[in-house]
Amino acid sequence: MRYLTAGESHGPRLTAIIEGVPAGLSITADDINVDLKRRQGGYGRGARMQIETDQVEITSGVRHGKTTGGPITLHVINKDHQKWLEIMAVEDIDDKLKSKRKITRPRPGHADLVGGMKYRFDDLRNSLERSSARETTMRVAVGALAKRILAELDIDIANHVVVFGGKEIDIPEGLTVADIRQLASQSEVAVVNREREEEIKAYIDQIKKDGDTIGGVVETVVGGVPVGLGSYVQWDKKLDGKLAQAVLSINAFKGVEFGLGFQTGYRKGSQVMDEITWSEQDGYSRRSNNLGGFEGGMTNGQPIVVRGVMKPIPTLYKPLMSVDIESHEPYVATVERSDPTALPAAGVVMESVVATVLATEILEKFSSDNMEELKEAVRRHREYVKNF
Ligand code: EPS
Repeated sequence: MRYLTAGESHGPRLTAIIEGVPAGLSITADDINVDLKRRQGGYGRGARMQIETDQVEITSGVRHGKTTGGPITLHVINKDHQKWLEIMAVEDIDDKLKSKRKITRPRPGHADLVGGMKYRFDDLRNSLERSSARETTMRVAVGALAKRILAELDIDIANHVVVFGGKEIDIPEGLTVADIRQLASQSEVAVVNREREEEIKAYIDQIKKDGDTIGGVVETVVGGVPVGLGSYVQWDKKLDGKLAQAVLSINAFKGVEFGLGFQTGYRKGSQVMDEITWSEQDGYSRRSNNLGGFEGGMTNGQPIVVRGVMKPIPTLYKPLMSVDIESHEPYVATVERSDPTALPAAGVVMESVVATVLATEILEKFSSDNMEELKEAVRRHREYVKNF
């Protein structure tokens, strides 16, 4: 399975084409719209999310509610485009009009300046439009499709915020993936500990008043993962490596870790490795999950636990100093519309890209033509592993 996304933040629409989805997978636009709505939500989202009601249109690869095995095309309309018809026109427009929303004062921390240098733009809007996190809409749409594949294989996925703008969330012990999904979905700030909700919301309000932004750490957990996805035989076959790439490719993400992650650098080996157990009923298991579900770049059957850190959104209402690319004079950076935080939304994106990488890997290891064939192949593999 592979996919590409296309589209600009204020262009007419966003598009994704996904190839390699097995035939016979039940999918509706609503399955995807649920996640698009989740991505638009969360406390601290900005004005753009009030303009858009992201809804997918499926224009190929699905017939009578089931995938055909052909490439699937997904579209989401940018309602805001109606206000940007000339600025974002495909055809050339009058020079006077062009200067109307021209960006010459790059925002520190955004792709504006380097994008301009790399692609040789005199209007940094060209960098902004494609580098905007609006693109993540399509990664969530693709992820929703991937999650449908995972659900058919009884693989459960959830996401929650574990650090919000420096505030660590104390997480109750013993939560299942389903518990995490349910608790986080009831929270406007996507935390499982609801007692922290009001404090975090008040903090976001304060940050907004200050014209500032905050980021944080989000965690994706996946249960029911088959053993042996990914491989140690070659560097680019390690599945934790593939997941890390996908997570770091999310706008504003600066780091990723599995299980105890960076903490393992502070511990002895005896405090890190997960001891192996065996029982008649379940086969092999582990006493702990410090390694986050991976050994040798392969899934070991324990839940995958992956964390990503998102830096604060670089578009600030209280902008930082920058330089005008026409005059080279110091100026405050361009103020574009922004969100004080998009952390809960970023968690939805992370869950989506993790689901997409996992579904892709599963389709590589098992059959990829037909869903029933795939389900049978995974069932047989699980049986084999259980009796190993
Ligand atoms: C976003 C869309 C953007 C921003 C935000 C996230 O829309 P607009 O620029 O029209 O307000 O709200 O993106 C950024 C702040 C950014 O720097 O990319 C979205 O759909 O998530």
